[in-house]
Amino acid sequence: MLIRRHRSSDPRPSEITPRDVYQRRRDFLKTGVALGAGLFLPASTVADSSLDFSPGPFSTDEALTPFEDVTTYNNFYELGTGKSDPSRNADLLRTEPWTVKVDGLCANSGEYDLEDFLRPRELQERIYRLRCVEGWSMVIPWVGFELNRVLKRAEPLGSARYVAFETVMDPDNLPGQRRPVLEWPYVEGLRLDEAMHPLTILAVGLYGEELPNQNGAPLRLVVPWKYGFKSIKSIVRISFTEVEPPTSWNRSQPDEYGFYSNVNPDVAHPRWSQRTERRIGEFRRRRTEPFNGYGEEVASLYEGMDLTRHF
Ligand SMILES: Nc1nc2c(c(=O)[nH]1)N[C@H]1C(S)=C(S)[C@@H](COP(=O)(O)O)O[C@H]1N2
Ligand SMILES: [Mo]
Repeated sequence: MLIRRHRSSDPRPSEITPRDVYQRRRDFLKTGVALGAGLFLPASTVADSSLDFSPGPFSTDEALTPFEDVTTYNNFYELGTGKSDPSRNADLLRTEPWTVKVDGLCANSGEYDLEDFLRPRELQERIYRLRCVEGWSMVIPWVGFELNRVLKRAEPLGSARYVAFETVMDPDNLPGQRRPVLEWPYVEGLRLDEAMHPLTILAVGLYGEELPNQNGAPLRLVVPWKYGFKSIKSIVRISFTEVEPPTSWNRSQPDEYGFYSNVNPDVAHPRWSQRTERRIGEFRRRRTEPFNGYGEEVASLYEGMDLTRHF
């Protein structure tokens, strides 16, 4: 199996991968130079629960947000609307068995077991900033692969212009889906060129470990230049469409959340300014950068568009 599932009886990743050990493992992966076995926790522990991955491009070298914050301060309305609900209710999300359907305007549609869907994709670590529309941000070492690898395999037709995503629907187990806080299932979408961009990844892990349920196990999107809510969790379906697909937050509050949702400090949210953000773990607020600091890579995708209108 490409990735090993984390069992609740296993040591928690926070216990077996404190930040300094993680940092050394990462340095080790970067340089390929062994730093001495003594630096690592017992080999069996690490090998048992870690993903096999190599460092990928685009990573920032900013300080990482601690694992504890990344996995206990979450938005995942299926598991509750409070920030600590998702980690508290994490066990309610059933991730086995898991299938991913790829369909719509493509020549090679299919329904895959998770393992088949992931194979033979090489996992990379990408350290990306995630910026929430509510004004906080984190720096997270994701493990995943470029979404475009999945999209290319599906052979999109010339008429495909957008990609739609859908989260698992399981109201029997997911308490949030038994309440009308959002229209379920959670859905998101990207324009095809955004989806094909090499910054856009499907993540299966973070901090070198399999993705915790509260972060969207077993498979979630990460679009680092857009607000966090575009990064849909626990994906079961990816569809090619000709027209712009509906998105959960746009459906729920169209005046506040547009389809594009590019991080844009110049466009105020109706209820608050978007000029600054609080990096979790820091005291002073930072200036928010256009496209969350990824402008050099992605600004050209929006040439000629009025981004105050297409917010
Ligand atoms: N299915 C689903 N995906 C979701 C959400 C959600 O409620 N349900 N919340 C979004 C929001 S608002 C944010 S900020 C990010 C948070 O990701 P994180 O908890 O891994 O930091 O997930 C996004 N993906
Ligand atoms: Mo968010």
